[in-house]
Formats: sequence, structure tokens, C-alpha cells
Amino acid sequence: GPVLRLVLGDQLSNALTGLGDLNPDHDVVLMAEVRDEATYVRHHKQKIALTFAAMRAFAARIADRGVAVRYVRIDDPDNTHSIVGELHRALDASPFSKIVLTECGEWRLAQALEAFAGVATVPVEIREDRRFICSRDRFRRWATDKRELRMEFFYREMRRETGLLMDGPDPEGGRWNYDAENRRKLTKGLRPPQRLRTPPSSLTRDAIADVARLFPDHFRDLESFGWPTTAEEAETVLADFLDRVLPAFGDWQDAMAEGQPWMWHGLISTAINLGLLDPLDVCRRAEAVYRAGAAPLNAVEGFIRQILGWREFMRGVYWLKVPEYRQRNALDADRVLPWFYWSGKTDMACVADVVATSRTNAYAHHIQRLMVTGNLAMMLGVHPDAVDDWYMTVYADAYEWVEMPNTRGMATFADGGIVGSKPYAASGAYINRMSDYCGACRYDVKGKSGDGACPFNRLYWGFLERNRGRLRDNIRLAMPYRTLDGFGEARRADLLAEAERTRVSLGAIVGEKATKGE
Ligand code: DLZ
Repeated sequence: GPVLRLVLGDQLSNALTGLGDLNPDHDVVLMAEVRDEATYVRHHKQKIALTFAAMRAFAARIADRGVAVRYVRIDDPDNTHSIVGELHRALDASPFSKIVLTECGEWRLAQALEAFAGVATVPVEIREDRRFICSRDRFRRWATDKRELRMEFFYREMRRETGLLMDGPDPEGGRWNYDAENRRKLTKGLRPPQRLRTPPSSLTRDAIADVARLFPDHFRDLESFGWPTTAEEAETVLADFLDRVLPAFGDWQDAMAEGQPWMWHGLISTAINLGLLDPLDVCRRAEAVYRAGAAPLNAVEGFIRQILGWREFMRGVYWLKVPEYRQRNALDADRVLPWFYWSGKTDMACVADVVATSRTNAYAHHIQRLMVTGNLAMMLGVHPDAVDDWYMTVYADAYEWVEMPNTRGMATFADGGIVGSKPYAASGAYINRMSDYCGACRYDVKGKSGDGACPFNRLYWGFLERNRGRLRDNIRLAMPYRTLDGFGEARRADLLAEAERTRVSLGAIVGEKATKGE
């Protein structure tokens, strides 16, 4: 009999397992734009417009191939505005012998879909999402006998399994990791290449107009929308990156520059996360550029590590640890998120620039997210729920499975050391080394204390002192704690007080857990 097949907004791939044995003669594909998904956080308007535009284009594509699509638009008067509600409504409208789902990316919605499967009047089959390189089971098997989960060892396993950048049993070039060659600072006058952004199609312009009309209170700007919304558009962005940008990606992977949001980054995370690009294919294509001699190993290895290593590792950790992971607050952080995270109104030049690009582009690159906003939130002691809410809100590529291990794990150490082996706390010296932000900043990056000194410096030692009981035994922090111990008790008390004054003056006070975007 006819099968109803649900395709979610981030499952826009022809190779989706749930579409595998689709019978175009009588099956129906259900896609639904619903308020539950569009408002469970106050997503950046670009994220909603991107999702709706990509969903509509995907639906039109499969309808062209003769597949019946039940497409529920956001302004449909009968819309129940939840995925489960739309499944029920589809079942009421016509008979189906079975429902096929593809396992969903976020625990929140997975719970709802599993509950639905338990009560539905027809059988519900939930299929594995094979768009990832490492299955959840495979990751679980890798993780079982490990005392600690370290990305680097997972990544090597994935390299061996996929054969990516391998030279027989050995890593290409003799080393697994060329990270040390990925830390060049931006030299004066060096400018990143002009980037190819995708001009909105008429379908995308319609979605943008719908979002402007129906989600006026969501976060920030639609004007600069330039994300690919179809597989073809995404392919164009990828091809341009591989051709012109990848060769220098490695060198400046961790560099930051004022007013340069893209640097040499791929700008394909939104497309991969929606299903428009396949991660393994992206890695193989990058490898081919290296094999053709058109990009150096440090660039291609660094790029592949982000996708084959980090992205897969994040997803594996998420599904291994959720839902308990969502409650973790290992450093007992209890402060509100300062308002400048939303407004960008701060004299810290680095933070102002990162918030500005987040507002305008729904994007910031990994070092901006990790070492500026993430590092600051950790040293301020902002409650992890508020930090997660901010990242989920502001970034077009944010899904909880990747956002949470990055934020609660990597950036703020709120997971207590599952993702990273130590907190990535850093003073202004790191930002100064990796960027051009500090030169014109009102704060003095060399200053250690007082109102004119860089707040990252004023927070750093106090952060370690405040968390002495929790972090002192971490061997990777032995050096800084030895330095701190050498300061003596009186100076340590001063540093703690200095950090506390800085937290309060920046607005990180004790209060309600989550603040919401403007
Ligand atoms: C992100 C998103 C948004 C904004 N809207 C929808 C929607 O209206 N319908 C839909 O099916 N999916 C949407 N999504 C993506 C879902 O939130 C995503 O599938 C889940 O979070 C699981 O990863």
C-alpha cells in the first residue's frame, strides 16, 4: 500500500535512506513548514529563510520527477505547526500502510517522533541517517573501551576506514595532523579572496519575504542573505572554494581579521547540514585537489579534519551523551549573558566584530566562535543554557547535535572534559597573535588590570583561581596553576577580585539563566 515518507527541513538529500525504496506510483512525501521548528529557539531570520527556501526547492525537484509531495506551507490555515501534528493530519487525510522516517538530528524532535511512533495507528519505521560518515553505532563501539574520547584518535580511525589521505597503512606525508602549520597569523596587507555568495533565486526571495512578514521578532538581518539553497547552488560554492580558496585554507585556518568574516573558510556548513552536500564526497573532492597537486597537504588535511574529524566527532559525542549532556554545567557557571552578545555594542573590538558578522551574516568562523565569544562566555561564567541559546539563535548552520558539543564542550568546558581535555581559556595575547583586532581597540591588550586593560586579561587568572577546586588536578593546566601559585595568596585574591569586577562591569551578573535575542 501507499507509504508516507517524512522529509525534515535538514534532510534534503536524494540519497536519504527514508526515500530509498520510494514508489512514485503511490507513495507520498510529507514536508511541513511549522512554527514549532521555526521558533523553538529564536533562530536568526536567515536560518528560517534558508530552511524554507531549501525545503521548497527540494519539494519542487522531487515533484518534477513525478513524486506526490504533501507540502504544508507556513501560512497554510490548517497547519498544526508541529511535525507530529502534520503526521497525524496526513494520516487523517488519506490511508497509508506505513510511515517511513529518517532518524532526526536533534534529540528534542527525535523524542517527539519516537513518542509518535509508539501511538501511531500504522507502523512507523525509523531509518538510520546514513548521511554521516560514522554511524551512531560505529561511534558507540569506538567509544566503549575508551577512558577518554579524543578527537585526534577518532579522526585517525576514520582516516583508516575511509582511506582518505592515506599512503597504504600510513598517513599521507608521514603525519596525521598538520595543525602546527595551520596557525599563521595574518600578515599586514594580506587580503582574503573575494568570495562567491549565492544571489537569492525567486524562490529564495519569496521565502525571505515570508520570514520578514511572519517572524519579525526573530534575530536580525535578511538583507545580506547569500546561502546556497539547492544542491546545484551548493556545488557551485564548493567548486569555487576547492578551486580558488582551499590552497591557502590551511595557513590561515585560525586567523581573524576585522571586517573579514569569511577568510579562507569553506562556507559550506549550512549546505552540508541541510543535506545539499554529502560530507564524504566533499572530503574526497578535497583530497582529489591535493592528489592533482593543486593544494598543499596542510590545507587539505586541515580541511578534511574539520569534516571527517570534528564534525563527525561532535555528532558522535552528542548522541552518546544526550540527554544528560544538555544538563552539564561542570564549572557551575551562573551568570547571565551580557547584552552586547546580541547588540554588538561593546568597546572590545574583537567581540564587536564577531557579533557584527553574526548579526549580518548569521555566520562567524570557528576561531571567532571558539576563542572570542566562546572563550569570553566561559571566563565570564555565563550559564551554559544561555550560551547554547545564543549560538543556536545566531548561526544559520546551528543544529543542537553540532552546536552543543562545540559550545558546552569545546568552547566552555561545561561538559567537564568529554570533548576537550582542558578549558581553552586564553588571554588577550592569543587574540592579538591571531588577529588584527587589538591595534585599534580601546582596551590595552598589554594591560593586566584596571579599566583600560583588555577584559580577556582581567578575566584570565581570576577564571583559573575561581575554578581551582575543579581544575587544579588537570595535568594540562599544571603550568598556569604553577604560575598562579607562585603569585602568592594576596595577589591571587586581587586577581579574583579583578575578574569579579570585570564580570560585573561587563554585565555578567547572577540572574535568570537564559536571555533572549533582540
Ligand atoms: C531548522 C528548521 C526550521 C527553521 N524549520 C523547519 C520546518 O519548518 N520544518 C522542518 O521539517 N524542519 C525545520 N527545520 C529543521 C528541523 O528543526 C530539524 O529537522 C530538526 O531540528 C532535527 O535536526
